[in-house]
Amino acid sequence: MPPAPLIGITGKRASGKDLRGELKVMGDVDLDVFWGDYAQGILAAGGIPVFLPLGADPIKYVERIDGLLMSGGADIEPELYGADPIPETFNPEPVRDEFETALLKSALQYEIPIAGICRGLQMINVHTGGSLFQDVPTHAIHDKPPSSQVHTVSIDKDSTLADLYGTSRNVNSLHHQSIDRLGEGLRVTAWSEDGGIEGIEHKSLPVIAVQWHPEMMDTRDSDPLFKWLVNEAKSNRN
Ligand SMILES: [Mn+2]
Repeated sequence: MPPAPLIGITGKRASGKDLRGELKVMGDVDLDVFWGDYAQGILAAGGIPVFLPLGADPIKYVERIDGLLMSGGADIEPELYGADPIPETFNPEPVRDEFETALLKSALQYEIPIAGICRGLQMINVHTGGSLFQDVPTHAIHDKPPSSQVHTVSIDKDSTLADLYGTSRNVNSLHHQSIDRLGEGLRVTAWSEDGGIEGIEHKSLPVIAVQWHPEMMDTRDSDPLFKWLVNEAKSNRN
């Protein structure tokens, strides 16, 4: 049997002072942060999660991984979609933006399967020429456990997303930005009750992204998006 597929997962750059209990002298040393739930979701789906530290040429990762999971995180620099930041936009992380832009470019070029979650969905949209609403406070539910199902999404019945989840699903919501103008080559396949975009797919490539966080829901270990990514990665590997 061939080995399980390798799924690359993106993370963020922080520093030693962000880690409680770390030696003070390490305060300015780089610290790479990867939320563990993404890896748990990939493991449960039968894949091997590998974290992708910043700094390498992203194409070298893309040549080795079988699938890519673009994870959640900070807001994207608005300049990347031609906008000025509004006060509500968090401080950007330019090093991560730059790395993920190059990573996505290579991954799309190599046509490896890609799943995007939250910021990951937004990166895919911005990378393909789309733009974002910079503050959608009604979707930033930060006063409940992150697994809380706080709104419903309707899913286009003629979509891969509907094959995975059906045409309706209750989801969590931790994002404060969302898609405004849609990127090229993408289609919207899920919406919240207020019409906000909650899911997208690429029209011709194996790319699916959602605005909610399946990795933080109680259904994580049976979540269809992680299964989709691992299965696509299996069938698309070299
Ligand atoms: Mn939402």
